[in-house]
Amino acid sequence: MRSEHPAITVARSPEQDGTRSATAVAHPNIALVKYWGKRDERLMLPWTDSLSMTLDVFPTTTRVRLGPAAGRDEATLDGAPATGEALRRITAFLELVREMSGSDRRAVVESTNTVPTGAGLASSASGFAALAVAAAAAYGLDLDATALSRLARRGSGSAARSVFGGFAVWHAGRDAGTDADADRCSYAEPVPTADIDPALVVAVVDAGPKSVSSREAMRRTVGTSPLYRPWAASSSQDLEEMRAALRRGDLAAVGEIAERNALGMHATMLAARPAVRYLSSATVTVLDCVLRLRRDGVPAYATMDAGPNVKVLCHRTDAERVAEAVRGAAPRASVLVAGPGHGARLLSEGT
Ligand code: 2P0
Repeated sequence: MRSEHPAITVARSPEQDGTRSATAVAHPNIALVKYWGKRDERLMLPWTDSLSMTLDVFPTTTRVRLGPAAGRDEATLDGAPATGEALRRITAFLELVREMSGSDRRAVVESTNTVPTGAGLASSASGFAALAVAAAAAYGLDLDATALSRLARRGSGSAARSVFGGFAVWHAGRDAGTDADADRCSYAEPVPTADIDPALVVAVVDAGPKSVSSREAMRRTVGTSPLYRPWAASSSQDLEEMRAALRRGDLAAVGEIAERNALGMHATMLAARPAVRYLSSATVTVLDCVLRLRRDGVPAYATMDAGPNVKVLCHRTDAERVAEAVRGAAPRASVLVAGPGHGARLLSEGT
């Protein structure tokens, strides 16, 4: 609760003359060519490049306030104190920011999400992108968007992409030699795109938290799935084709590539030992509906992340028709239409 985190009074010193609090907002992104699997867990380096669209719904707003050097970092997520793994990840991230800034001050983080956390709706992407922007400002770091993307990556891989609006590609940085080179080479950047007037119809068939964290599921998939390497190889081909499809504004090709890439990713998980299965019967119901829409001549393509929820890519002009069809097929799902959103940005700074 906020009331359990009273304002901290800080004796001023030269180090503390700069900004001491900052608030930032970021949106989730949905990958059309997926990130699934890390080659370095400490540096959060992926095996493959990925490409996403940042949404204009479900923002996360995060405030970082600096306190004294003594004590611990504190965080609230939607008003409830963060504990366990969530707090550990935030603290590890703040340690990194402290290392970069030379400060040893602890922080109080207040984050509010408008999306169910841990339900495969990319709350960690918007969460760590907002935290990266707010923490960098509060600790007085002057980082450009590329550096913010690298920093956000260290909190959650997909957060590297939410630093940017619209379509973004996250480079795996696999050609780099040393750890430092790889860290420098792995960041997201905007992708040149013709106007395809895209929408993503988000069908939340289950808002509950996932049974296996994506981090653990990735680890298991990379470690045990015989399908992982073939998918990773085909994914780099998908990325090249996706870039070309976006450049020429070919929504049908973008959708086909996105759908096959997502189904392939889920196939790698199903072949893991033991299997990771995020897709549910409600997912398959929505997939059938998407197939019917295509048969009826509506370009609509599905993608799923680490959860049963389905995002359907279509033209914005078709979005209401697609949403209605999905509502009809899955009446218990909550369905909304998203468009391309902005990148992470600072809302305010203060003392
Ligand atoms: C993606 N997902 O590209 C993929 C597709 C889910 C499926 O990135 O361990 O929360 O923090 O780097 O970014 C979800 O994983 O995992 C994810 P970490 P993250 O969007």
